[in-house]
Amino acid sequence: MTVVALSGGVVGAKLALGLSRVLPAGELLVVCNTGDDFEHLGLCISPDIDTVMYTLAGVANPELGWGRGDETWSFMETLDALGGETWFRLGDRDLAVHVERTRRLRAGETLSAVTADLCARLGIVPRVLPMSDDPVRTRVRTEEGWIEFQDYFVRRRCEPVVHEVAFHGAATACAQPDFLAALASPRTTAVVICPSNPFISIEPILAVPGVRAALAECAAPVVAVSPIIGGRAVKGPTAKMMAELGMPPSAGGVARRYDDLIDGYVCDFADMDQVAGIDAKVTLGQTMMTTLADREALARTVLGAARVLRR
Ligand code: FO1
Repeated sequence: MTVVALSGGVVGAKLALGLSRVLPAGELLVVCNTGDDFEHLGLCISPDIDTVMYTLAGVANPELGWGRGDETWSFMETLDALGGETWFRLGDRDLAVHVERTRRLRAGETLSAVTADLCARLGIVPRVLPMSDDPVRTRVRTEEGWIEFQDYFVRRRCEPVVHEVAFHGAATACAQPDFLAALASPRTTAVVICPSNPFISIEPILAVPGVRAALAECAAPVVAVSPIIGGRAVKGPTAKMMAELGMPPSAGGVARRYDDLIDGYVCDFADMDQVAGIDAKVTLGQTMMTTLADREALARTVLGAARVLRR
């Protein structure tokens, strides 16, 4: 059996970890957003793939969720002394991944192949796939014009007001073939949309041609987890961005954004008042994941919701 999880950002990776711990080995396929990817300091950087990889390998920075724990910063300190760009923090161990990934991509390997090998070397059992091996780049339109995602999210700390989000390259990108195959496979028993920011972490995946159709035709139930708890984004700019894009920053707002794509929706007990406005079958649970047990419990809640929908 296979469970397919769509993930982006730090919180999405937490649920991916919970799923990896409650599912039998080899039953989880994590599809990562690559809209956050960018070239920086001459390096090909794939933040959402690395966040999932490090989280599943148990080496992620526990406070930040991105980058590695046990990190040193000699490269950043030296680069700073040289007047280089240090707004995007790259630890020494994290840097090795970017250097090696860049070398192999430049040598002609696909992002999928490089990711599979890095995961094997980190001892990760679940398969981790990029949504596509072709470049897709999230951009946000602000009063200053279009800004690349990491410029907006990190360098500008999400201050500019967002009027529009676009995924440059999505229209001509090919969906990762094993991703589409998993959605078409009778062995797939659930598709989980992790509690990631719908705009910047999930919709880039949905924007890749064929993905929405494959999800609509998928025999397995699609269950999304709300990234909003009690009207506040669990992490990052989700609530601010939703308000700027004219969407109520609410659990119900996200469910309505996913519309008929989802069969089930898991939101927090704090958002019980939202249930009436949601068409999908709602399951209430604790969606704030502070401990490892929380991650596993939410994974069980999501898989339970999918099992009920499958009957
Ligand atoms: N996020 C930040 O807010 N500041 C950073 O300096 C930063 C560095 C960074 C390095 C590697 C990496 O994989 C992720 C990093 N992130 C950083 C997170 C990144 O911006 C992601 O795109 C977000 O997690 C949203 O998905």
